[in-house]
Amino acid sequence: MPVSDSPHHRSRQLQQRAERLLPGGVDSPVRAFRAVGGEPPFVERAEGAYLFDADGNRYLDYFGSWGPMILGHAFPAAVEAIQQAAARGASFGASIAAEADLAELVTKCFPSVEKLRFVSSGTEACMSAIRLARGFTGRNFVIKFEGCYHGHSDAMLVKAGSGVATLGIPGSAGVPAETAQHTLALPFNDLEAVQQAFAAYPGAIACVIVEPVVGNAGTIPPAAGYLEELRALTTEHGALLILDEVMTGFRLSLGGAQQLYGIRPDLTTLGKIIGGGLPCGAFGGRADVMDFLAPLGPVYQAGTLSGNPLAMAAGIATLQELMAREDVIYPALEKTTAAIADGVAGIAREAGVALTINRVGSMFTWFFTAGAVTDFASASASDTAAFGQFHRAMMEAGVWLPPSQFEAAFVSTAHGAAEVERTLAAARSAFA
Ligand code: HOZ
Repeated sequence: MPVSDSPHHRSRQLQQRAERLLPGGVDSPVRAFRAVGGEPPFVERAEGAYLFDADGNRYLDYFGSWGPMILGHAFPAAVEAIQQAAARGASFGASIAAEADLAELVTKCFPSVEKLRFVSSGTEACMSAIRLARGFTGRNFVIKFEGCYHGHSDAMLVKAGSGVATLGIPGSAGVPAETAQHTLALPFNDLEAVQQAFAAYPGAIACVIVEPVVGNAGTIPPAAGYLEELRALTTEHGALLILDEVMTGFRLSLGGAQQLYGIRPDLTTLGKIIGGGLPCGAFGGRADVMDFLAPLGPVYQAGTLSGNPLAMAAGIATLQELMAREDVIYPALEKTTAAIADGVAGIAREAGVALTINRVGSMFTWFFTAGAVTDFASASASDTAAFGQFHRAMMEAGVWLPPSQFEAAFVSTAHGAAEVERTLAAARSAFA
């Protein structure tokens, strides 16, 4: 086929141009498809459950902008709210009423969040929450878990998931050893490791930060009692418990994983859905801890675009919809996601392909391994070459999965019976 007749001709042209100007042609590494092979389409627009590329191809979307698009793309109420806000001015760098409007909605959904601060990304939310925990406790050490990703701040890139795991790199160049010397990276779902760390560093651990359901090593649920015990251990040792709900917040339930598992953390970090697709994050929790932030307290944190009017408008429209239709939305997401995840697993089984599905609500991962996946070590036992082959075949069939074995797939309210059928048909041809 002549190159110009290729169904991806325009995307290739755009990629070549981007590569001359942006490292790898991307602004975030996982977008480059390096772990799965194939070439990333350039997106022109999106609607509901579908992405449309620059060549006019349509893809059923299973990464949903990496999580935010729980209501599907271009959700009308969010689009209208953004348009109206934009017409009033894009950014003021001064307080607006909408910040407290969105904060009120968040505190209704997350009772553990008594006060919060908006930032522009999940990275900022986690980085700031950790600084606050250190400032509040006067301690330096932080426990994180292997395969969990809390954004790309220096101290959190130790044994991180997401793109770091995808590219198989141990951390990142440019992070001085001194910067990461207070980060203790322990295996997820291993309580003994946490007990030993508290014993080894008495009175020195500021906080434990954890993705309550790991999404950044692929989906990995907590073992029964694990989160409860993290809560008990942090309380016993005077450390703060930070639940990183950037992915799980408003997704696993309106109140995130903490509602699902009945855990009350000291601090919570949020991102993705909270901004309805616009750059927005937040961290919040106990009022006595949050009041340690400047201007009330000694912990400094700031941001020109924090509480941005467009992000607040999109977040409010999104949360209002989730809150108004909670009873319908979450059971529907559960049902649709189960049909997709289990349906494809059944097709894989018939084809003799070993697959382990991990799913919690509307986030899931098909791990190409026969063994249970309970931590980053067991996730890493997956056959990533087979995943890459599957990914390319699904792309060919018009289904766009997250381009890494170590990322979660997400389902939106715009995915319905037709999308389930389309996915199963694509999987049949992929496994054939
Ligand atoms: N880290 C985010 C979720 N795994 C995706 C953002 C990105 O790496 O591009």
